[in-house]
Amino acid sequence: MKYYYNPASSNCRKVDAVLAHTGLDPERCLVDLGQGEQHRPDFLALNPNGMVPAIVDGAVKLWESNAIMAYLCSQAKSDLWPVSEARYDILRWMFWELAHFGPAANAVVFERMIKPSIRMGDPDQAKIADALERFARFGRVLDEQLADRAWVTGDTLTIADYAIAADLMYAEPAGLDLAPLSHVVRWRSRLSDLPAWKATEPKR
Ligand SMILES: N[C@@H](CCC(=O)N[C@@H](CS)C(=O)NCC(=O)O)C(=O)O
Repeated sequence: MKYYYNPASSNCRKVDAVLAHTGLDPERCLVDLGQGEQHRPDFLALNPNGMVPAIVDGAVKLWESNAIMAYLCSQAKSDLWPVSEARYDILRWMFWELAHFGPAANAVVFERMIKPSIRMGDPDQAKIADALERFARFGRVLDEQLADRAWVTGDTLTIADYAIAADLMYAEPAGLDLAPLSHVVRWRSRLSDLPAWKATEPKR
């Protein structure tokens, strides 16, 4: 199996966590986003969106981080993606993550961290304000869900936890205020105790 990744990508961190958790060890192919390698024809043939992560496993070509997480767990027969009705609740939170929570967090990271780092101009304060409002709104939903559960869908860690937590990879440097989300803060600290999550911390 080949895994196309970039270490700074929060979506790749989801995949990295599943790899660390399951012990799967694909061949890693770095895609240098700064050099625009995601737009090269050979990579676009793999993922026409020009984005990481992506994997190739024999005849299987897959992009979209959350789909890749599920595929890897199926290959490894991991309980992170149980073969039971629990899957639908896990899927619900993973769709929610890609539709709502992730875009809000990522928009702030993009404006405050990525734009300045690639000289794309000043952060757009209106976009930041809008994203922070959405982050607060959806953050409250997550916080309520975690009020009486150890993990997002119940007593067991699943790929939904890794998927959602990856959106907070740059929470501190991007100035996302987690203080009002006390259950999220506790859940995040529970995650930091997991070897697979620790092993995929960004190297600063
Ligand atoms: N929905 C996609 C998003 C992937 C994505 O946004 N990847 C970013 C890195 S985190 C990327 O490759 N960006 C390069 C670009 O947009 O040129 C997923 O979950 O895999």
